Amino acid sequence: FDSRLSLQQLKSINPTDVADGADVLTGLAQQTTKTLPPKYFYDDRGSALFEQICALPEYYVTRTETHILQKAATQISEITGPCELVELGSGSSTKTRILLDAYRNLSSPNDAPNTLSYLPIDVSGGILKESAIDLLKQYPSLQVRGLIGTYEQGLQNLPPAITPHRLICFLGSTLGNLSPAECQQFFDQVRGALQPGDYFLLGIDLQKSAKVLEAAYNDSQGITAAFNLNMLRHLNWRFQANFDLDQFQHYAFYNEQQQQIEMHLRSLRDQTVELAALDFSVSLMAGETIRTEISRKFDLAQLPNLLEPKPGAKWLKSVQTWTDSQGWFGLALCQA
Ligand code: AVJ
Repeated sequence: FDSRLSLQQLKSINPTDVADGADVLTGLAQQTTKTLPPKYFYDDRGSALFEQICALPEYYVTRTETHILQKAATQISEITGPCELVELGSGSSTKTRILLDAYRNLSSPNDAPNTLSYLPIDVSGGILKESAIDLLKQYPSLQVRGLIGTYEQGLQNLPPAITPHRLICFLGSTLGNLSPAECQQFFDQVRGALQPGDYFLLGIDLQKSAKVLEAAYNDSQGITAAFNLNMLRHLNWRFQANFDLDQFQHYAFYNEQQQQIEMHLRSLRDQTVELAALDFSVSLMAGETIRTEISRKFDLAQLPNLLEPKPGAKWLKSVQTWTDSQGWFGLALCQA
């Protein structure tokens, strides 16, 4: 597949790279609630656990979004015409196949097969490479240019598009991990990476009962708990830390006021943890928590507010939205 696959590591994963852990230091030094950035969930083991979460009976998110994509994909491809697909946080690229199928089926003027171009961006190089190889087997006319890095790094390092237009996909409600301020910054970066006429496809989880939400983040098999605790194992490896996973407990709840699920790790005793590579230690009291993730729940009617740029900045307009029969998840096609 050599001629159809290229992979580029955007920033070396070096366990002693102190600059890389600045976000960990900032989060753990917080006076009020200590926090850790959710991107540290996704080492190869964490990405595999996340795939298991997606298949859980309680985790409606992936199933519902897949269902909506199946309904909407043909329409999306017809609206945008031939497009290069860029995916932020591509993971296993399972949902991407639905879009690739739609773009493959787009009739081209001379009946020649459409060239398919896919640019996945993910911090987890292992899962990115595996899924790229799977895709190349299944799509003979597919070209994959993978970027290993954060979506910020990816958006700033996009190579020129192969097709006239580009569709940047941000699925699975990863947007929910961002605070309102981070959200604004993120949309600025997306607008910066798009040419006028390019498209952006956004999948967002919608507000619903606390009962359904809390079940989705406290599954009966304990996979979400393992996923949450795995972040500490990842930090142990990456920053030579000494978190004892037995001394922390998964805790997830719906914060109704902020309309967000919060995932925390609760310290089971007074303890001090060292992160040797960062030359830093953090003390926790028994019962104190570290917040590892917010997962905001949105309202499709608020989408225009979410997309509104700062005065003078470029616009991203919502072209069409889709949802499921219960209104649990929303998909929005936007255009620059
Ligand atoms: C990938 C961020 C959308 O918030 O639902 C799943 C991650 N965390 N279970 C989410 C997650 C716990 C997921 N996102």
